[in-house]
Amino acid sequence: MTNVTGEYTDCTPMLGDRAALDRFYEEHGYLFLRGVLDRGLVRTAAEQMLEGLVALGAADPQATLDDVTIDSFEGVDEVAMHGYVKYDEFWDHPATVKVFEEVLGEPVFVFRSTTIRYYPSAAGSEETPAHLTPLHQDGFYIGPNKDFRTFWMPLIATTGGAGGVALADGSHRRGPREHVLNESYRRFGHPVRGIPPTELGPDETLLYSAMEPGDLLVFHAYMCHKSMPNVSSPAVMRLSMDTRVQPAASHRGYNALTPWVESAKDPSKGIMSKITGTPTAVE
Ligand SMILES: O=C(O)CCC(=O)C(=O)O
Repeated sequence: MTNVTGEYTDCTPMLGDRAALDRFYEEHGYLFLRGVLDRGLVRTAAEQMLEGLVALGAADPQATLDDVTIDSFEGVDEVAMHGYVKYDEFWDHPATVKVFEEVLGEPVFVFRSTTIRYYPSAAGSEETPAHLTPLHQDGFYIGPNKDFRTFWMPLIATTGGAGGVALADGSHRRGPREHVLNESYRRFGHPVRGIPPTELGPDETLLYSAMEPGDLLVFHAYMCHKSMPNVSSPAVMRLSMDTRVQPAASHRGYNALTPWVESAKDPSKGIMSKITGTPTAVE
């Protein structure tokens, strides 16, 4: 059950209108921008992800971005995959930074930590794949400052049921919420914390839209959101990546400064401390 009842509003026409962008973001907690990222750069990142999946033996060497598939997300060495996808080159490209600066309206700092996602179709399966994320706020996992925004983008189209992210419209306005352990979702072998779906108010409707390469979804640190499963049939992969971007002048926390591969090894700091339940003084 996804409980999605609507689609994201297309905010692309608001680009260039600072007041309109800020007003929409403040009210809804997100911006959905179509076709704003350089498609050639997105394609390069997609091809790098495919190259990694093939090199690590997960995908057929003849596979293309149109027909690639893998047996399971867990069966692929995630640390090794980070060596293939040159996402910093994508994020730090002047064409990308220009979009980030237009969204925030000021100079930005792009987090050194990126999550890459290569999720095969689970069509026909009774269970939700454990690698997906339950309803949560990134601000629960990432700090100490909460003025970052999450930037989420597909590397190939998520049409055809390939999933993505569902957002609870306007849910950022109630601030931080309690996250409780959820045994159905696991990361690094640990059950992760999420917000019980019953905690969403009736006006916080879940929104989802299929996206194309070049599209960008931006959302608030307190936006309640969750994975939408890949239920495509015929099966296509969900290939996407997400990072966080904050004002350049703001404090830079542990996850802002630490590449994913490094932070994934350290259960005592940042996101990993929240996942493993290890007490920490390092956010
Ligand atoms: O891509 C997904 O499935 C979940 C994304 C997410 O939770 C995030 O970007 O914080």
